[in-house]
Amino acid sequence: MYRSHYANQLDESLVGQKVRISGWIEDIRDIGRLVFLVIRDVTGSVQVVVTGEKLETAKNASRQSAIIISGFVRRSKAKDFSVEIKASEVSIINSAVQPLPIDPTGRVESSIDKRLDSRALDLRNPKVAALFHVRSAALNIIRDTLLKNNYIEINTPKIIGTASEGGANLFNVEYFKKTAYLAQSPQLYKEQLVLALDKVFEIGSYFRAEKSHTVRHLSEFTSVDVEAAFVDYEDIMVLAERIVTDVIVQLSEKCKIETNLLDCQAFTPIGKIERLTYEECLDELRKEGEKIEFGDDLSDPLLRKLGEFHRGFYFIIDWPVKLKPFYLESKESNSRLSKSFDLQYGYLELASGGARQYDYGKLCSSLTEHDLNPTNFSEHLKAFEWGMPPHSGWGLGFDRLMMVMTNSRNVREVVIYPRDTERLTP
Ligand code: AMO
Repeated sequence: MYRSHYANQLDESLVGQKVRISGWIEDIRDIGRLVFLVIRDVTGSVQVVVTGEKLETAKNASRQSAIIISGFVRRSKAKDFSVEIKASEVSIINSAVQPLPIDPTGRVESSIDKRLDSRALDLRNPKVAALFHVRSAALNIIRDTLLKNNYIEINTPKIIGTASEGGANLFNVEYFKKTAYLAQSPQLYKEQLVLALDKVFEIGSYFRAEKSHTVRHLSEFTSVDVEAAFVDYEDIMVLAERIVTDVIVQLSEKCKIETNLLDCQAFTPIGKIERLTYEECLDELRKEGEKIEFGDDLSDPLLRKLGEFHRGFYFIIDWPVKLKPFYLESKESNSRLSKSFDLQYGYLELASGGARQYDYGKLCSSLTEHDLNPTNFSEHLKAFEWGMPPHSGWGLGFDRLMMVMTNSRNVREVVIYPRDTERLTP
Protein backbone atom coordinates (compact mmCIF):
# COMPACT_ATOMS: atom_id res chain seq x y z
CA MET A 1 0.00 0.00 0.00
CA TYR A 2 1.47 3.36 -1.03
CA ARG A 3 -0.74 5.60 1.07
CA SER A 4 -3.48 5.49 3.68
CA HIS A 5 -4.19 9.24 3.49
CA TYR A 6 -3.57 12.32 1.40
CA ALA A 7 -2.00 15.33 3.11
CA ASN A 8 -5.27 17.26 3.26
CA GLN A 9 -6.96 14.36 5.12
CA LEU A 10 -4.65 14.60 8.12
CA ASP A 11 -6.26 16.40 11.05
CA GLU A 12 -6.55 16.24 14.81
CA SER A 13 -9.09 13.41 14.66
CA LEU A 14 -6.20 11.15 13.58
CA VAL A 15 -3.85 12.00 16.49
CA GLY A 16 -2.25 8.76 17.75
CA GLN A 17 -3.09 6.80 14.59
CA LYS A 18 -0.58 5.25 12.22
CA VAL A 19 -0.75 6.62 8.67
CA ARG A 20 1.20 6.20 5.44
CA ILE A 21 1.62 9.04 3.02
CA SER A 22 3.44 9.36 -0.28
CA GLY A 23 4.60 12.38 -2.22
CA TRP A 24 7.69 14.50 -2.85
CA ILE A 25 10.11 16.19 -0.46
CA GLU A 26 9.53 19.92 -0.64
CA ASP A 27 11.79 20.97 2.25
CA ILE A 28 14.44 19.43 4.49
CA ARG A 29 15.37 21.16 7.75
CA ASP A 30 18.27 19.45 9.49
CA ILE A 31 18.67 20.49 13.13
CA GLY A 32 21.12 17.82 14.22
CA ARG A 33 19.35 15.00 16.06
CA LEU A 34 16.10 15.86 14.31
CA VAL A 35 15.12 16.41 10.68
CA PHE A 36 11.92 18.11 9.60
CA LEU A 37 10.68 17.10 6.16
CA VAL A 38 7.84 18.81 4.37
CA ILE A 39 6.18 16.29 2.07
CA ARG A 40 3.85 17.53 -0.64
CA ASP A 41 1.29 15.47 -2.48
CA VAL A 42 -1.36 16.60 -4.94
CA THR A 43 -3.64 17.83 -2.13
CA GLY A 44 -1.20 19.81 0.03
CA SER A 45 1.72 19.34 2.38
CA VAL A 46 2.47 17.77 5.74
CA GLN A 47 5.38 18.09 8.16
CA VAL A 48 7.24 14.92 9.11
CA VAL A 49 9.62 14.62 12.06
CA VAL A 50 12.44 12.11 11.62
CA THR A 51 14.71 10.92 14.44
CA GLY A 52 16.75 7.82 15.32
CA GLU A 53 17.87 5.29 12.75
CA LYS A 54 15.99 6.95 9.85
CA LEU A 55 17.84 10.22 10.46
CA GLU A 56 20.65 9.59 7.94
CA THR A 57 18.18 8.67 5.15
CA ALA A 58 16.34 11.94 5.73
CA LYS A 59 19.55 14.00 5.96
CA ASN A 60 20.90 12.59 2.68
CA ALA A 61 17.64 12.88 0.73
CA SER A 62 17.39 15.43 -2.06
CA ARG A 63 14.51 17.87 -2.50
CA GLN A 64 11.70 16.73 -4.84
CA SER A 65 12.58 13.02 -4.46
CA ALA A 66 9.60 10.65 -4.32
CA ILE A 67 9.12 9.38 -0.79
CA ILE A 68 6.83 7.18 1.31
CA ILE A 69 6.50 7.85 5.04
CA SER A 70 4.81 5.76 7.69
CA GLY A 71 4.35 7.12 11.17
CA PHE A 72 2.07 8.37 13.91
CA VAL A 73 0.03 11.54 13.74
CA ARG A 74 0.63 14.01 16.58
CA ARG A 75 -0.18 17.64 17.31
CA SER A 76 2.33 20.09 15.85
CA LYS A 77 3.83 23.30 17.21
CA ALA A 78 4.64 24.53 13.69
CA LYS A 79 2.67 27.59 12.64
CA ASP A 80 1.71 26.11 9.24
CA PHE A 81 0.56 22.69 10.45
CA SER A 82 -1.94 21.65 13.11
CA VAL A 83 -0.67 18.05 13.03
CA GLU A 84 2.55 16.35 11.92
CA ILE A 85 3.80 12.79 11.45
CA LYS A 86 6.45 11.27 13.70
CA ALA A 87 8.10 8.94 11.16
CA SER A 88 8.65 5.25 11.86
CA GLU A 89 9.58 4.36 8.27
CA VAL A 90 11.17 6.56 5.61
CA SER A 91 11.60 5.17 2.07
CA ILE A 92 13.11 7.23 -0.71
CA ILE A 93 11.50 5.70 -3.80
CA ASN A 94 13.31 7.72 -6.47
CA SER A 95 15.87 10.46 -5.87
CA ALA A 96 15.59 13.74 -7.76
CA VAL A 97 18.80 15.02 -9.42
CA GLN A 98 20.41 18.12 -8.01
CA PRO A 99 20.35 20.83 -9.10
CA LEU A 100 16.91 20.61 -10.66
CA PRO A 101 16.33 22.72 -13.81
CA ILE A 102 13.69 24.84 -12.04
CA ASP A 103 12.49 25.28 -8.49
CA PRO A 104 8.99 23.79 -8.46
CA THR A 105 8.11 25.48 -5.18
CA GLY A 106 8.16 28.76 -7.11
CA ARG A 107 10.38 30.45 -4.46
CA VAL A 108 13.09 30.89 -7.07
CA GLU A 109 11.30 32.28 -10.12
CA SER A 110 12.09 30.99 -13.62
CA SER A 111 11.13 32.33 -17.02
CA ILE A 112 8.07 30.79 -18.72
CA ASP A 113 10.37 29.18 -21.30
CA LYS A 114 12.51 27.45 -18.69
CA ARG A 115 9.36 26.31 -16.89
CA LEU A 116 7.84 24.94 -20.10
CA ASP A 117 11.06 23.03 -20.83
CA SER A 118 10.47 21.20 -17.53
CA ARG A 119 6.68 21.35 -17.52
CA ALA A 120 6.04 18.08 -15.68
CA LEU A 121 8.17 19.34 -12.79
CA ASP A 122 6.71 22.85 -13.03
CA LEU A 123 3.29 21.31 -12.32
CA ARG A 124 4.43 20.38 -8.81
CA ASN A 125 4.12 24.07 -8.04
CA PRO A 126 0.64 24.27 -6.45
CA LYS A 127 -0.12 27.54 -8.26
CA VAL A 128 0.67 26.00 -11.64
CA ALA A 129 -1.27 22.83 -10.83
CA ALA A 130 -4.22 25.02 -9.76
CA LEU A 131 -4.45 26.42 -13.31
CA PHE A 132 -5.03 22.95 -14.68
CA HIS A 133 -7.53 21.98 -12.00
CA VAL A 134 -9.49 25.10 -12.96
CA ARG A 135 -9.10 24.24 -16.65
CA SER A 136 -10.41 20.72 -16.13
CA ALA A 137 -13.37 21.99 -14.08
CA ALA A 138 -14.22 24.62 -16.71
CA LEU A 139 -14.25 22.01 -19.48
CA ASN A 140 -16.65 19.89 -17.45
CA ILE A 141 -18.91 22.88 -16.76
CA ILE A 142 -19.08 23.76 -20.47
CA ARG A 143 -19.72 20.16 -21.48
CA ASP A 144 -22.42 19.85 -18.85
CA THR A 145 -24.20 23.05 -19.95
CA LEU A 146 -24.14 22.00 -23.61
CA LEU A 147 -25.43 18.50 -22.86
CA LYS A 148 -28.21 19.97 -20.69
CA ASN A 149 -29.17 22.15 -23.66
CA ASN A 150 -29.52 19.05 -25.87
CA TYR A 151 -26.25 19.45 -27.79
CA ILE A 152 -24.62 16.18 -28.93
CA GLU A 153 -20.85 15.88 -28.58
CA ILE A 154 -19.14 15.02 -31.86
CA ASN A 155 -15.56 14.28 -32.92
CA THR A 156 -14.62 15.33 -36.43
CA PRO A 157 -11.39 14.49 -38.32
CA LYS A 158 -8.29 16.50 -37.67
CA ILE A 159 -6.61 15.30 -40.87
CA ILE A 160 -8.56 16.82 -43.71
CA GLY A 161 -8.44 17.13 -47.48
CA THR A 162 -9.46 20.79 -47.97
CA ALA A 163 -9.17 24.01 -46.03
CA SER A 164 -12.18 24.49 -43.76
CA GLU A 165 -11.92 28.23 -43.34
CA GLY A 166 -10.17 29.21 -46.56
CA GLY A 167 -7.01 31.21 -46.07
CA ALA A 168 -3.42 30.12 -45.93
CA ASN A 169 -2.94 29.19 -42.29
CA LEU A 170 -2.74 25.46 -42.90
CA PHE A 171 -0.18 22.87 -41.87
CA ASN A 172 0.46 20.38 -44.67
CA VAL A 173 0.79 16.69 -43.88
CA GLU A 174 2.08 14.02 -46.22
CA TYR A 175 -0.75 11.54 -46.41
CA PHE A 176 -0.07 8.36 -48.41
CA LYS A 177 1.46 10.27 -51.33
CA LYS A 178 -1.23 12.96 -51.15
CA THR A 179 -1.23 16.29 -49.34
CA ALA A 180 -3.57 16.56 -46.40
CA TYR A 181 -3.96 19.39 -43.87
CA LEU A 182 -4.38 19.67 -40.13
CA ALA A 183 -7.87 20.99 -39.36
CA GLN A 184 -8.08 24.76 -38.69
CA SER A 185 -11.55 24.26 -37.20
CA PRO A 186 -14.47 21.82 -37.47
CA GLN A 187 -16.44 24.49 -39.32
CA LEU A 188 -17.59 22.57 -42.39
CA TYR A 189 -18.29 19.31 -40.53
CA LYS A 190 -20.29 20.93 -37.75
CA GLU A 191 -22.41 22.73 -40.32
CA GLN A 192 -23.06 19.52 -42.27
CA LEU A 193 -24.00 17.66 -39.09
CA VAL A 194 -26.88 19.96 -38.12
CA LEU A 195 -28.67 18.43 -41.11
CA ALA A 196 -29.47 15.40 -39.01
CA LEU A 197 -28.27 15.92 -35.45
CA ASP A 198 -29.82 19.38 -34.91
CA LYS A 199 -27.40 20.65 -32.21
CA VAL A 200 -23.78 19.59 -32.07
CA PHE A 201 -20.64 20.57 -30.20
CA GLU A 202 -17.01 19.61 -30.33
CA ILE A 203 -14.17 20.30 -27.93
CA GLY A 204 -10.95 19.65 -29.79
CA SER A 205 -7.48 20.70 -30.87
CA TYR A 206 -7.14 22.88 -33.95
CA PHE A 207 -4.09 23.93 -35.87
CA ARG A 208 -3.13 27.27 -37.38
CA ALA A 209 0.14 27.89 -39.20
CA GLU A 210 0.07 31.58 -38.25
CA LYS A 211 3.41 33.27 -37.76
CA SER A 212 2.05 35.20 -34.78
CA HIS A 213 4.38 35.86 -31.87
CA THR A 214 1.90 37.07 -29.30
CA VAL A 215 0.74 36.08 -25.83
CA ARG A 216 -2.61 34.91 -27.24
CA HIS A 217 -1.74 32.86 -30.34
CA LEU A 218 -0.72 29.21 -30.46
CA SER A 219 -0.19 26.88 -33.41
CA GLU A 220 -2.36 24.28 -31.69
CA PHE A 221 -5.24 25.45 -29.51
CA THR A 222 -8.38 24.03 -27.93
CA SER A 223 -11.69 25.28 -29.14
CA VAL A 224 -15.27 24.72 -28.07
CA ASP A 225 -17.35 24.72 -31.24
CA VAL A 226 -21.13 24.68 -31.36
CA GLU A 227 -23.61 24.62 -34.23
CA ALA A 228 -27.41 24.45 -34.12
CA ALA A 229 -30.17 24.08 -36.69
CA PHE A 230 -33.14 26.49 -36.86
CA VAL A 231 -31.33 28.92 -34.57
CA ASP A 232 -30.51 32.56 -35.34
CA TYR A 233 -27.38 34.41 -34.33
CA GLU A 234 -29.01 36.23 -31.43
CA ASP A 235 -29.98 32.84 -29.90
CA ILE A 236 -26.51 31.44 -30.33
CA MET A 237 -25.05 34.54 -28.64
CA VAL A 238 -27.38 33.84 -25.72
CA LEU A 239 -25.84 30.36 -25.52
CA ALA A 240 -22.38 31.95 -25.31
CA GLU A 241 -23.65 34.16 -22.45
CA ARG A 242 -25.01 31.07 -20.70
CA ILE A 243 -21.68 29.25 -21.03
CA VAL A 244 -19.59 32.16 -19.76
CA THR A 245 -21.99 32.77 -16.85
CA ASP A 246 -22.01 29.07 -15.87
CA VAL A 247 -18.22 28.93 -15.99
CA ILE A 248 -17.90 32.03 -13.77
CA VAL A 249 -20.55 31.00 -11.24
CA GLN A 250 -19.62 27.34 -11.01
CA LEU A 251 -15.84 27.83 -10.95
CA SER A 252 -16.18 30.11 -7.95
CA GLU A 253 -18.15 27.32 -6.21
CA LYS A 254 -16.19 24.27 -7.39
CA CYS A 255 -12.64 25.67 -7.37
CA LYS A 256 -12.59 27.94 -4.30
CA ILE A 257 -9.11 26.84 -3.18
CA GLU A 258 -7.60 27.14 -6.64
CA THR A 259 -9.17 30.48 -7.50
CA ASN A 260 -7.98 31.90 -4.15
CA LEU A 261 -4.49 30.55 -4.75
CA LEU A 262 -4.42 32.09 -8.20
CA ASP A 263 -5.72 35.40 -6.90
CA CYS A 264 -8.43 35.34 -9.58
CA GLN A 265 -10.43 38.51 -9.76
CA ALA A 266 -13.90 38.08 -8.32
CA PHE A 267 -16.15 37.76 -11.35
CA THR A 268 -19.72 38.75 -10.81
CA PRO A 269 -22.22 36.68 -12.77
CA ILE A 270 -22.67 38.60 -15.97
CA GLY A 271 -26.09 37.66 -17.40
CA LYS A 272 -26.65 39.78 -20.50
CA ILE A 273 -23.47 40.83 -22.28
CA GLU A 274 -23.29 44.26 -23.95
CA ARG A 275 -23.62 44.19 -27.76
CA LEU A 276 -21.77 46.83 -29.76
CA THR A 277 -22.09 46.94 -33.52
CA TYR A 278 -18.96 47.14 -35.65
CA GLU A 279 -20.09 50.59 -36.77
CA GLU A 280 -20.51 51.75 -33.15
CA CYS A 281 -16.94 50.60 -32.54
CA LEU A 282 -15.79 52.71 -35.50
CA ASP A 283 -17.60 55.75 -34.02
CA GLU A 284 -15.95 55.22 -30.63
CA LEU A 285 -12.54 54.90 -32.22
CA ARG A 286 -13.03 57.95 -34.42
CA LYS A 287 -13.88 59.97 -31.30
CA GLU A 288 -10.46 58.90 -30.03
CA GLY A 289 -8.88 60.35 -33.16
CA GLU A 290 -8.46 57.12 -35.16
CA LYS A 291 -8.79 57.48 -38.92
CA ILE A 292 -10.79 54.38 -39.71
CA GLU A 293 -13.16 53.63 -42.58
CA PHE A 294 -16.03 51.16 -42.94
CA GLY A 295 -14.48 47.85 -44.04
CA ASP A 296 -11.20 48.31 -42.13
CA ASP A 297 -10.39 45.50 -39.75
CA LEU A 298 -10.14 46.17 -36.03
CA SER A 299 -6.42 45.65 -35.63
CA ASP A 300 -4.75 44.73 -32.38
CA PRO A 301 -3.94 48.38 -31.43
CA LEU A 302 -7.55 49.40 -32.19
CA LEU A 303 -8.95 46.55 -30.12
CA ARG A 304 -6.63 47.53 -27.28
CA LYS A 305 -8.04 51.06 -27.46
CA LEU A 306 -11.63 49.73 -27.43
CA GLY A 307 -10.70 47.43 -24.56
CA GLU A 308 -9.79 50.49 -22.46
CA PHE A 309 -13.48 51.48 -22.48
CA HIS A 310 -14.93 47.97 -22.45
CA ARG A 311 -12.90 46.11 -19.89
CA GLY A 312 -15.05 43.04 -19.39
CA PHE A 313 -17.06 40.83 -21.75
CA TYR A 314 -18.82 42.39 -24.75
CA PHE A 315 -19.89 41.36 -28.24
CA ILE A 316 -18.92 43.16 -31.43
CA ILE A 317 -21.73 42.31 -33.84
CA ASP A 318 -22.62 42.88 -37.51
CA TRP A 319 -19.19 42.91 -39.13
CA PRO A 320 -18.74 43.82 -42.81
CA VAL A 321 -19.22 40.74 -44.97
CA LYS A 322 -15.78 41.10 -46.47
CA LEU A 323 -14.06 40.88 -43.06
CA LYS A 324 -15.71 37.59 -42.20
CA PRO A 325 -15.43 34.07 -43.68
CA PHE A 326 -17.47 32.95 -46.68
CA TYR A 327 -19.93 30.84 -44.69
CA LEU A 328 -21.62 33.74 -42.86
CA GLU A 329 -25.02 35.02 -43.87
CA SER A 330 -25.51 38.68 -44.71
CA LYS A 331 -28.17 40.81 -43.03
CA GLU A 332 -31.49 41.26 -44.83
CA SER A 333 -31.51 44.95 -43.80
CA ASN A 334 -28.00 45.66 -45.14
CA SER A 335 -26.24 43.22 -47.41
CA ARG A 336 -22.83 44.77 -46.67
CA LEU A 337 -23.11 43.49 -43.09
CA SER A 338 -22.95 39.90 -41.89
CA LYS A 339 -24.94 38.24 -39.09
CA SER A 340 -21.74 37.77 -37.17
CA PHE A 341 -20.18 38.47 -33.81
CA ASP A 342 -17.00 38.28 -31.84
CA LEU A 343 -17.08 37.81 -28.09
CA GLN A 344 -14.43 40.04 -26.54
CA TYR A 345 -12.88 40.37 -23.11
CA GLY A 346 -11.31 43.80 -23.26
CA TYR A 347 -8.91 43.65 -26.21
CA LEU A 348 -8.93 39.85 -26.33
CA GLU A 349 -11.13 38.01 -28.84
CA LEU A 350 -12.55 34.95 -27.12
CA ALA A 351 -15.03 33.60 -29.65
CA SER A 352 -16.50 34.29 -33.04
CA GLY A 353 -19.58 33.04 -34.80
CA GLY A 354 -22.83 33.93 -36.47
CA ALA A 355 -25.68 32.79 -38.67
CA ARG A 356 -24.58 30.75 -41.66
CA GLN A 357 -25.37 31.02 -45.32
CA TYR A 358 -27.58 27.95 -45.89
CA ASP A 359 -28.68 28.59 -49.47
CA TYR A 360 -26.60 26.54 -51.95
CA GLY A 361 -26.48 29.20 -54.67
CA LYS A 362 -25.68 32.07 -52.31
CA LEU A 363 -22.98 30.00 -50.61
CA CYS A 364 -21.32 29.33 -54.00
CA SER A 365 -21.44 33.07 -54.79
CA SER A 366 -20.00 33.89 -51.37
CA LEU A 367 -17.10 31.48 -51.96
CA THR A 368 -16.32 33.22 -55.24
CA GLU A 369 -16.63 36.67 -53.64
CA HIS A 370 -14.09 35.54 -51.04
CA ASP A 371 -11.71 34.43 -53.84
CA LEU A 372 -12.30 30.74 -53.14
CA ASN A 373 -13.13 28.13 -55.75
CA PRO A 374 -16.50 26.37 -55.14
CA THR A 375 -15.12 23.26 -56.90
CA ASN A 376 -12.69 22.78 -54.01
CA PHE A 377 -15.66 22.73 -51.62
CA SER A 378 -17.84 20.26 -53.56
CA GLU A 379 -17.76 17.69 -50.71
CA HIS A 380 -19.17 20.32 -48.39
CA LEU A 381 -21.57 21.93 -50.83
CA LYS A 382 -23.43 18.72 -51.58
CA ALA A 383 -24.86 18.72 -48.05
CA PHE A 384 -26.55 22.03 -48.93
CA GLU A 385 -28.67 20.17 -51.49
CA TRP A 386 -30.08 17.80 -48.88
CA GLY A 387 -32.45 20.16 -47.07
CA MET A 388 -29.97 22.28 -45.13
CA PRO A 389 -31.78 24.20 -42.36
CA PRO A 390 -30.90 27.76 -41.30
CA HIS A 391 -28.23 27.40 -38.65
CA SER A 392 -25.86 29.33 -36.40
CA GLY A 393 -22.84 28.57 -34.29
CA TRP A 394 -19.62 29.79 -32.74
CA GLY A 395 -16.10 28.75 -31.91
CA LEU A 396 -14.73 29.68 -28.50
CA GLY A 397 -10.98 29.78 -27.91
CA PHE A 398 -10.96 27.77 -24.71
CA ASP A 399 -7.33 28.58 -23.87
CA ARG A 400 -8.09 32.29 -24.13
CA LEU A 401 -11.14 31.90 -21.88
CA MET A 402 -8.83 30.22 -19.37
CA MET A 403 -6.42 33.18 -19.57
CA VAL A 404 -9.30 35.41 -18.51
CA MET A 405 -10.60 33.07 -15.81
CA THR A 406 -7.19 32.59 -14.20
CA ASN A 407 -5.84 36.10 -14.69
CA SER A 408 -3.00 34.81 -16.87
CA ARG A 409 -1.21 37.19 -19.21
CA ASN A 410 0.19 34.53 -21.51
CA VAL A 411 -1.85 31.76 -23.11
CA ARG A 412 1.18 29.46 -22.63
CA GLU A 413 0.51 29.53 -18.88
CA VAL A 414 -2.83 27.74 -19.29
CA VAL A 415 -1.80 25.12 -21.87
CA ILE A 416 0.24 22.23 -20.50
CA TYR A 417 2.42 21.68 -23.56
CA PRO A 418 1.95 24.73 -25.80
CA ARG A 419 2.92 24.74 -29.45
CA ASP A 420 4.00 27.96 -31.15
CA THR A 421 6.27 29.01 -33.97
CA GLU A 422 9.33 28.31 -31.81
CA ARG A 423 8.21 25.46 -29.60
CA LEU A 424 7.71 21.85 -30.61
CA THR A 425 8.92 20.19 -27.38
CA PRO A 426 8.42 18.79 -24.79
P1 AMO B 1 -11.94 31.88 -35.33
O1 AMO B 1 -10.91 31.70 -36.38
O2 AMO B 1 -12.23 33.28 -34.92
O3 AMO B 1 -13.32 31.27 -35.77
O4 AMO B 1 -11.52 31.02 -34.07
C1 AMO B 1 -12.39 30.90 -32.95
C2 AMO B 1 -11.69 31.32 -31.68
O5 AMO B 1 -10.53 30.50 -31.49
C3 AMO B 1 -9.52 31.24 -30.85
N1 AMO B 1 -8.30 31.21 -31.66
C4 AMO B 1 -7.06 30.99 -31.17
N2 AMO B 1 -6.61 30.75 -29.94
C5 AMO B 1 -5.29 30.57 -29.76
N3 AMO B 1 -4.39 30.60 -30.78
C6 AMO B 1 -4.79 30.83 -32.06
N4 AMO B 1 -3.90 30.84 -33.05
C7 AMO B 1 -6.19 31.04 -32.29
N5 AMO B 1 -6.92 31.28 -33.39
C8 AMO B 1 -8.20 31.39 -32.99
C9 AMO B 1 -10.03 32.66 -30.68
C10 AMO B 1 -11.14 32.73 -31.69
O6 AMO B 1 -12.14 33.66 -31.34
N6 AMO B 1 -15.01 28.62 -37.56
C11 AMO B 1 -14.94 29.83 -36.76
C12 AMO B 1 -15.87 29.79 -35.59
C13 AMO B 1 -17.34 29.79 -35.95
O7 AMO B 1 -17.77 30.67 -36.71
O8 AMO B 1 -18.07 28.90 -35.46
C14 AMO B 1 -13.51 30.04 -36.32
O9 AMO B 1 -12.67 29.18 -36.36
O10 AMO B 1 -10.52 32.80 -29.36
